[in-house]
Amino acid sequence: MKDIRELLNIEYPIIQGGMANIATHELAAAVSNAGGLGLIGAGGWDVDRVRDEIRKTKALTDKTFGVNIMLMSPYAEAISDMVIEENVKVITTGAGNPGVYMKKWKKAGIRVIPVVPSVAFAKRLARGGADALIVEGTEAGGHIGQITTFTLVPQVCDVVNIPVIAAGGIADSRGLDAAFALGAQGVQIGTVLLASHECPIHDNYKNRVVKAKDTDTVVTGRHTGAPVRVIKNKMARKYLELSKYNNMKLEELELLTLGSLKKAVFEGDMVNGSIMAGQSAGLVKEIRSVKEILDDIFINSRVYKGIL
Ligand code: TUI
Repeated sequence: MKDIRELLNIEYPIIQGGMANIATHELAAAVSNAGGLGLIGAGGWDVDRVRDEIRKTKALTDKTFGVNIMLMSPYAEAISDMVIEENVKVITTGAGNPGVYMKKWKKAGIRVIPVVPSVAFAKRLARGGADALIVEGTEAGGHIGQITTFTLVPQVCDVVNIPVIAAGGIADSRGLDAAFALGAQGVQIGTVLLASHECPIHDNYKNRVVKAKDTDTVVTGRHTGAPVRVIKNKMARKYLELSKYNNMKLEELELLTLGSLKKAVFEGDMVNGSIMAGQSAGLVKEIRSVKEILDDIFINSRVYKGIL
């Protein structure tokens, strides 16, 4: 099986989550420059904004970086063509099935790494030509599936013969070691990068992640079909109430979530904002540079030391 580091031309087997409205050129370039795979999160942006972010990232790094395409986005199709024009090397996808785009991306020589929340979906996309899979457990932040990382990763490793990258709940070297022990070749991290100097979110958001304890996240929208993990606050409670009693449409609830994500990201509104974060927030104790975070995860791992 191909090695993920060779496949992506990266030093550390660490991939950044494609966090909508958060994963800008600053964060993507910082992660790529630190030895991982930086990603621009296209969710919430139109084609021109994503193109601009790609060009700005190219100006900040000569290392490989990618674009995460959030498939529920109304701009997903237009972005799927633009990334080819812009010669993007790696695409990760989330929140849907990238099957319809696979052929043209592969023809353009792009490495395609879909995020999958289940064994069935993993099998389908492995057959459909994915180069690797990001297997994301329900511990992750934002839009999630139902299965835990600990149980899902080995089940997917058993049925595919492409590299698996574990995601959800990983914030330090122990998480990376656990992922490798389960059969993964790499990890995707998001929550721990929220608490980085280079992450372009409001300081209130970073401090809230640092302050979070193990039980501070909650999943909204489980029964609407779009479960989203956020840090508990007034907004999360309101969303839970609305989805329980009112017959609000899924689209309306999603707009509410994405709109309130912006409140948290840009205004630092920790009351009415949607503070997306994973369960690993409880492991995040300080705000560091992206380089410190990546070095800590890889250099301190037993995998790096050759023990595992
Ligand atoms: O996509 C994510 N995480 C996200 S996207 C996002 S923006 C958003 N905001 C409000 C509502 C919805 C989205 C915030 N966080 N992670 C990757 C991921 N993909 N998790 C789960 C999935 C997934 C779910 C179902 C992938 C495929 C899938 O398949 C459905 C199908 O088409 O069969």
